[in-house]
Amino acid sequence: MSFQERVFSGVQPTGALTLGNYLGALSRFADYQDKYECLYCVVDMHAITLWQDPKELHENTLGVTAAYLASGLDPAKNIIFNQSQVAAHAEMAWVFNCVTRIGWLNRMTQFKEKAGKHRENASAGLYVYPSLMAADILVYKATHVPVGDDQKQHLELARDIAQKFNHDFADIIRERTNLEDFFPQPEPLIEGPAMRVMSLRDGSKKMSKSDPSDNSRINMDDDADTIAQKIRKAKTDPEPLPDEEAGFEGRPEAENLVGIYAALAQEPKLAVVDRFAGAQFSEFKKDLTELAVTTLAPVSDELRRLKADPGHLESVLKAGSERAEAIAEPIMKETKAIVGFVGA
Ligand code: AQP
Repeated sequence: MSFQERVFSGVQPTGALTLGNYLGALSRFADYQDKYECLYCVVDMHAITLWQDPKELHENTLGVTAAYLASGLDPAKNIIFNQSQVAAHAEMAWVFNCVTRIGWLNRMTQFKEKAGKHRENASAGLYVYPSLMAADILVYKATHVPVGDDQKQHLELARDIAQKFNHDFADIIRERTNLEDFFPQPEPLIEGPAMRVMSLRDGSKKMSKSDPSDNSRINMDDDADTIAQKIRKAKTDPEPLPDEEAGFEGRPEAENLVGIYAALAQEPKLAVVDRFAGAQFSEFKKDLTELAVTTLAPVSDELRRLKADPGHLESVLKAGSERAEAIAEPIMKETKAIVGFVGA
């Protein structure tokens, strides 16, 4: 069955965006804007699954909007909006909470990581986060989802939810729409050498905007001196750079820095390994700093300029929400009718 091709992705407004968010998600979003109809969402409802200070949430929502624009997204071509302004996300999430099985949610590694040892104290929202994510995608019948590698498991769950809904309501879907499937199976778009950028302090943890240590990450709006200082302090080991990819075995921090270089230079990792084979990390870090600063400077300058005009960012979100609502509303209405709700 063929569905109209449509891209959906989202970023949580939980802090200043990192190089991980940029390389794993934002820098790739603009590549899709000429090929697909794209919806890029600031997922503020996901953000509150962990405590957010209301003033900071407001500021960070505008910050992510600015980062979308600074990364090259054209608000006329793409639908840029915040999740809480389109009520259908929450409505669809409820239907999906009743389709999703508890056993499926129990397998989600992100919940285990974020809830940590205090599982009993985690919000119910954090637990059902993946069914809200499935709703975000499927309320637009999106077919393609560009995400970092860390979101792969959630996307597989969204596919399971779509499949179970299509199966559970197969008779009524056929009767009402003449179609086999009501929802598509969304495909992940996970490509490139930096799909999982790791922390600068610990190569086993992903670079994250909510990590308590600012030295663990490069922020999209860090200035040149801060970037240089963070790369200088980044954890490595005493060995020089290897001359083949197999040489990264047991050296996650070394591999991470080379992966970051490859993603920034838009080159395969192997080409970077060949160029720096046998070099000392002190030398490599100088080149990496220069590359990071020159790549991020135009983005961070634009980010600062856009953040200074919150009125403009609010108007972008409002216009985007209206366009998003126009797509979601009929899909939500039909979903309610399929489920059997009176009045839909
Ligand atoms: N380290 C990373 N490497 C590659 N991609 C990454 N992404 C996030 N971190 C990395 C991708 O960025 C997009 C937006 O992510 P998010 O803000 O919705 O949530 P997240 O994945 O939980 O990112 P963070 O930075 O770790 O946020 P917090 O700290 O709030 O949990 C996604 O496409 C993600 O894959």
